[in-house]
Amino acid sequence: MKVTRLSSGISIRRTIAEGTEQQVTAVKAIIQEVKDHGDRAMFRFTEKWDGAKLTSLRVTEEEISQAVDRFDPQLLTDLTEAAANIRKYHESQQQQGYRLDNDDGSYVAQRVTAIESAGLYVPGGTAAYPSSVLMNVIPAQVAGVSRIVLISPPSKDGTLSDGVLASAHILGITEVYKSGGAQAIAALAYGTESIAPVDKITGPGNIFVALAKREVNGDVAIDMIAGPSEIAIIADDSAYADEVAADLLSQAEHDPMASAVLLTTSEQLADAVSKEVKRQLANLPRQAIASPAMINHSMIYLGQTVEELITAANQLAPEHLEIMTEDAESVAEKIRHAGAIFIGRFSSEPIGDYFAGTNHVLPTNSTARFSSALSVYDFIKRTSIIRYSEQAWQNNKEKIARLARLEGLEGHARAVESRSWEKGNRL
Ligand code: HSO
Ligand code: ZN
Repeated sequence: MKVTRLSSGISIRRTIAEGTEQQVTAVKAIIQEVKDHGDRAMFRFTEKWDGAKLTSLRVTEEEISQAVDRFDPQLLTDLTEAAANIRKYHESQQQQGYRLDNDDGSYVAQRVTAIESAGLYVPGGTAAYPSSVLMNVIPAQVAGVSRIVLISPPSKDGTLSDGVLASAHILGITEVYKSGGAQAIAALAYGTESIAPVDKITGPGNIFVALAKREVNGDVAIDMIAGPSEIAIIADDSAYADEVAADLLSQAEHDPMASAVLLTTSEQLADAVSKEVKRQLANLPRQAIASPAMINHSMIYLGQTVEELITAANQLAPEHLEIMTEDAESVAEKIRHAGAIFIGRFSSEPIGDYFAGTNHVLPTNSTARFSSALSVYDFIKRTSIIRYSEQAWQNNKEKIARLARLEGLEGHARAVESRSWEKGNRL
């Protein structure tokens, strides 16, 4: 790994992929085709892009139960336990409305309701993560979303991964479709004969999925557009190089563009981690993915003090931040910008990816400066409620009319004043 002094600044800056002009044009055309031709376009694109000839987009209940039967029972138990942890964590995010009553009989209130329907996009192939099904579906369920659907590209034989279907089964999700790419996003946004549209689309995907989500945003809601995984680790002399290296590689293996950063006060650790990364990479099955990530998007920064490392971590605002220092707890308290913070050497990042209960859909590309993990809050909305009594209206109508006339809005003023008119001859 490259080593550099923090005093010369952070050189790794990341931005969201924009896609080429060609890709943007292709995505727009696909969306239009789906709008115009519905299922017919879906079948055509699925054959063209996924090589699967389908007669129905919907996964049958039988296909789901067959997948569950084939699935390793131990893994089913593990996923179920993970799901329970995730549900418990997210249940604390449930929100209540509130109501403020005034002495004059008026009140204002806020009502919290769930969005009605949500669609989760699950990538295909080796990126079809059963854990991501849990992370996207559970917050929606806890929020009270009534209709939750999954959509995922089929393999050539027209099937979805057993792991994804097993996760769906654990969560009680039965509406599952086979389709991928921009066409899947278009179908979720605008509907086809066999897929009713949803109000919000979540889930990761390739560049075509990301561009399509951007395109439909506004007509429906979308979650964040996530970039490649990131990890930063703050470590001092007390950390173990092999553990630090292993955790850096855990995120590097996601994507050749993933980023793994070590921030340390210890030259000795920097040196040892560098060697460890090389050693561990040599027999990592996904070496071909992790290696370019470590070479092109990763760095070891050396700082004079832990304070300096904290400032750098806040600047970086990484998706995941691990802290392996003496008194890790007090270092963690000073972190303001990070998607998730892992404190101490026993809190290796994959614990958050799979099991602790926190959400693994997290802000990347420094967007942790202003955004948060996927949560129940992403699936609820708030409605304002106003009730004025006659007394409250009497007390305030003149002020309101004056404010309306200040803005030249005579109609507003008259609407409020209209309640004073003689109601003797009601129309
Ligand atoms: N670490 C990924 C999520 C994930 N990891 C899924 C394993 N499976 C998010 O950056
Ligand atoms: Zn991961």
